[in-house]
Formats: sequence, C-alpha cells, structure tokens
Amino acid sequence: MNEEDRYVFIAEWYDPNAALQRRYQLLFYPKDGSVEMYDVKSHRVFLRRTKYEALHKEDLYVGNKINVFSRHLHLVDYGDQYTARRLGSKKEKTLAMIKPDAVTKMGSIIEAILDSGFLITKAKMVQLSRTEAMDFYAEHQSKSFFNDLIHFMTSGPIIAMEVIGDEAVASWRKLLGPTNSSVARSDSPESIRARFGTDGTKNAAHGSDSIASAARPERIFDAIHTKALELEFFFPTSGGRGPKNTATFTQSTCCIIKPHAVSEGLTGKIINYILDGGFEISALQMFTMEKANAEEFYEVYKGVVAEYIEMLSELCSGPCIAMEILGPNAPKSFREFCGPADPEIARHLRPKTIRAQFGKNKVKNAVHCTDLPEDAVLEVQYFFKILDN
Ligand code: FUP
Repeated sequence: MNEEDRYVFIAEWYDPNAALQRRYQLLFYPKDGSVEMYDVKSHRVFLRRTKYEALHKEDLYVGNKINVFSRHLHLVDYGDQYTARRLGSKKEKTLAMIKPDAVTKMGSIIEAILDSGFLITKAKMVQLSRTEAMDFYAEHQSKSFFNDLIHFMTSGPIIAMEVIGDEAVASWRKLLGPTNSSVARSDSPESIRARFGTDGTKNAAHGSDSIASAARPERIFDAIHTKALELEFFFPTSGGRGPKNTATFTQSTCCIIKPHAVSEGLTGKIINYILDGGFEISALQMFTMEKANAEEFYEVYKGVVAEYIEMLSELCSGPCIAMEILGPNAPKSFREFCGPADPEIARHLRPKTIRAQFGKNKVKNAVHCTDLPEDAVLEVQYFFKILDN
C-alpha cells in the first residue's frame, strides 16, 4: 500500500449560486503540495488531485479559512484521527494585544511574534472607549491600579491579534515576559515586555492567561475556543461589532500588504520599513478578500493593466493587511515610497522602495498603494467603512 502522508479535513463552502452550504472532504498531500476534494453528500470527486502552490501545511487547522482555486473554504473539522493527532493536538488560539505605549513598535513586535512560529490569523487596530476598557479589565476593578490602567488603555490605539500556535496561550505568555517591564528586563531580557515596555502599567503587550479547558489530544475543538471571551471581545463571531477601527479618512492613503507577503512572514518587516520611512499607520486590519470585493476594489485596473486577472487572484489568495497611511504630502509621497509596480525595475531605478526591497514580480510586488490622490480616501473607506462591517 502507498503510505504517502496525507491530511484530511472537512471543509465548508457557501455556494452563492445555489445559496447552499456545501461540505467537502479535503485531502492535502504535503509531499507535492497537491489537494483533492470530494463532495461529502454525493461522494463524488469534486476536484481531482491537483498541485496547488498557494496552500501550505501551516494553513491547515480547524477554524481557518483557506482559498482553493478562488473558493473560500472554511475548515470545520479534521477528517481523520491521524490528521487531528498530527496537526491539531497542540494548536491553540490566543489573544495577543499591543498596548498604546508600544503601537509605534508594532513592526518589531509582529516580527517577534512571527519569528517565534506563531501565525497571525486576525488583526485590528482599535481605540477602546472607557466603557470597553473597563469591561475588558473587569476582573481588576477593585484593584488600586484600576484607574491608571483604564486611563492608559484608552490613551491611544491598540492592536488586537488572534495568534495561533503550539500551546499558544502559554508560549505567548512566555514570549511576553513578566507583567512588570522592569522585572522583565532583569528576569527575561529577550521578552517583549522587557524590550518594548516601560513599567508595571505601561508594559507593551497583553496575552490571555488561561485556557478554558485543557486541550485533549484527539479533539482540539476546545482549544480552538481557547479563552474565547477575550478573542470574542475584539473579534465577535456571533453578532455585535467589537471596538471600532481607527481610520481617520482625512489626508491619508491606502496600503495593502499583499497575501503573498503576509504568508512569507514579511508583515513586521514591511511595517517597520514604512514607519522608518517617516509614515504613520493610523489604521490596520487583516482581511481575507472575496473575489467580488477584489474586483470592486481593483475596478480601475480592469482592461488597463495586463496582469489584472493575476492581480485579482493574488489579492484573494489569503489574508492581507490593509492600512491607512498618514504622512507629509501623503498619497503622492507614499506612492513614491512604494516604488515602480515591477520590483525588477524598482531594484534598478529605486532600490530603497518597498517593492524593490520586498517584491518578487509585478503581481507579487509586496504592497498595493493608491495610485491617484483622488482615490486615496475612497480606498481607505473601502476597507475601513465597507468591508469592516
Ligand atoms: P498580565 O496577565 O501579565 O497582563 O497581568 P495582570 O492580569 O496581573 O494585570 C493586568 C494589567 O494590569 C497589567 F498588564 C498591567 C496592569 N497592572 C498594573 O498597572 N499594576 C499592577 O500592579 C499590576 C497590573
């Protein structure tokens, strides 16, 4: 018998034409990166085994949404014990939050998160209201430091992230370090609170401190709902909106870190590059674009840019990071900072630009930025008003 390694998942896809939720068995063969799909109901082959480069083993866990040939599939369960044991046993989700004192260091903190092997699956910059901050820290309301804590947590934007990894709750807390940043500097000098925090209140970042119920090896559904309350607070899955994004929609421009760059782990590096270039990031959120949205967003390029179709599929190929950028003479200066659309040309003519530094080719060119100044606010609105609803 052929003992080739393969992973099996149950995936759901909403078929807009039939208005039906369809269920598939999805098989992934890590050896050659191929996928195969069967319709669960009819037992028919839906997709014959085909190589699909955009899908990686790291993307495969219950709860994730993946894109296979432009279909957004939701992985709802493991298809067999082997897959659950191999890919699921230790995976957890937790909330990682960058606090107001460290938002200017978000690039380096994101780099530290990715370098430690976590995957960022949701991200949103928000501004907490006083009520929201009091709600979030309700367990501390009788403490002497409560007022200072609420004042600090509402003093500026924060970035909430859902991160996933092996034993993520504990390993993120370890990377965070001790609560007090001064203690962290002596006890755990490499930790995030040691590197980026100030004291016992201004301590750069937060992590959930418990897991609702210990993960059982063969069924990790509980672990997927790890500390669901804190993640729910920022990323509600059952109604409600969560805290508001921070977009200003004034004299700003739009930048998207494209899915290929996100999946290559370049998010933190690109953000650092933008901040070091003298720009400010006033809003940030992770989105997974549906094809219809990408078409709407890229409409001006249709029939104009030869790579239009490839651009569309790149934009839908996985999560991207949308940002509102502020800076002197913003739409124009930021566009120049991104460089020519073709990274090869950029490397020759404008080697310091984002695309020269991080791009691969005309389609996988690391970032999108608004071309025409008059479209800048419209593009920011597309993400932060229309898609963030
Ligand atoms: P942690 O779980 O490490 O974030 O720490 P706690 O839950 O004990 O505290 C939550 C937050 O309260 C800390 F991140 C910072 C703030 N705090 C103070 O401001 N002063 C203190 O003495 C303790 C905590």
